[in-house]
Amino acid sequence: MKTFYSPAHLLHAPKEEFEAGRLSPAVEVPERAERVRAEIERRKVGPILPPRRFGDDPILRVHGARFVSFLRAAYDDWRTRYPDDTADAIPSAWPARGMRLNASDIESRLGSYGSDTATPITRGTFEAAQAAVDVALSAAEAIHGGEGAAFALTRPPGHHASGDLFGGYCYFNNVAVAAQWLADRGLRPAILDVDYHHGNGTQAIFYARADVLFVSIHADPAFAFPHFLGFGDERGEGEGEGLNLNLPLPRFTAWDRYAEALQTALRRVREFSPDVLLVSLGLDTFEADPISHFRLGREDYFRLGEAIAGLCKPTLFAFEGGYNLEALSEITVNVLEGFAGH
Ligand code: Q9C
Ligand code: ZN
Repeated sequence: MKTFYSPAHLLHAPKEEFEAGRLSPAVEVPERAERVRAEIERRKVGPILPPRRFGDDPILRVHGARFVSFLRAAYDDWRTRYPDDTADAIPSAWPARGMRLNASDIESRLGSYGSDTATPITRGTFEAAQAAVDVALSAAEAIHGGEGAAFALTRPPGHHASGDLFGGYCYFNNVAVAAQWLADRGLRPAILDVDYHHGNGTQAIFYARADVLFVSIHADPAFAFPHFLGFGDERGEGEGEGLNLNLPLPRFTAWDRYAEALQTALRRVREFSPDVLLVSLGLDTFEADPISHFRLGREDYFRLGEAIAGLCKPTLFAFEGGYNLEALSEITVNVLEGFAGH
C-alpha cells in the first residue's frame, strides 16, 4: 500500500492548548506522524511518496472562501495585533446566543471561525494544513488511478473542521476535500469515521447530500468532545436524509461492543454500495490513549483493518487522532496490515 506524506506537517507544532481550565502541553504534535512514518518503513507497508500540489480549488469545493482567507492570514493578523508577544492565536470570545455575527478584526474572526480553545494557529499552521490536504488528494488521485488502497498520513487532522469552522486540532477537512474531489470525478464515496471523537466537520459538510454517505462510530457526545454534535438521531436532511449514521458508544467501550457497532456501520456502507471508501482513521480508541476512554487493544486494530477490507472497496485511509505516542505507530500499521491481509 502506498503512503503519502509531507514533511510540511512539521511546520505545525503548537506547544500548548487551552484545555480543562489551563494551558497544557499540546497532544497533537509532530512526533505522532514522524513515528508512524518510521513504523511504515520498518514494517515495509509500501513506498512513502510526497504529495503533489493541488492548489486552492479542491479546498474551495468544501470550505468557504472567506474561511480560507481567514486561515491564510490569521497568524499574521494575530502577530500584528500582539506584536510584542509570541503566543499562538487561540480564540477567546464567541458570538454566543443573543449576540451578533461579526468578523471584522482578528479577535472576532477567531471567535467566528473557531469552535474551541484547543486548536492554536501558529506561524506554520496554514502551510501544514494545506500540505495535509495535498496528501489526502494525492492518495485520492492514486485510488482514482486504480490503486486498491492508499494511506494519507495527514497531519494536522481534519474531521472536526467544517466548511467554515476550525477546531478539535483540525483546520481543513482532509477527508472531505478528498471525498469531494472523487465525487467531482463521478465516483460515489462513503466515509467511515472511526476516530474516538465524532467527525462533526465531515458530518456537517455532507449532511444534506445524497451523493456521499457518512457513518461514524465514536464516544457519545453526551460525555465527549465535540459535545454539540454526533448524537444518534442525526440522520441527514433534505436529499441527504438517511445518509448520515451516527453510532455513539459509552465510556470504556472495548472490542466486543465496538465490533457490533462496526458491523452495523459496515452493513450501512455495503447497502449504499459506494465506488470508494474513505476511512477517517483515528487511533484514539486505544485503551491507553491519554485523552480518550475506549478500551481497544493493540491486536484489535488488525481486526479493524480486516473488517474494513471485507467491504472489498478501493479504500483511502486518512490519519486523524490518536495520542498515545508509544503505541500510535504500532496500532496504525496494525490497521493497514490487517487490511492488506498480512
Ligand atoms: N478532555 C481529534 O482527535 N479536546 N481531535 C478534548 C478532552 C479536543 C480531538 C478534550 C479533542 C480533539 C482529531
Ligand atoms: Zn479524535
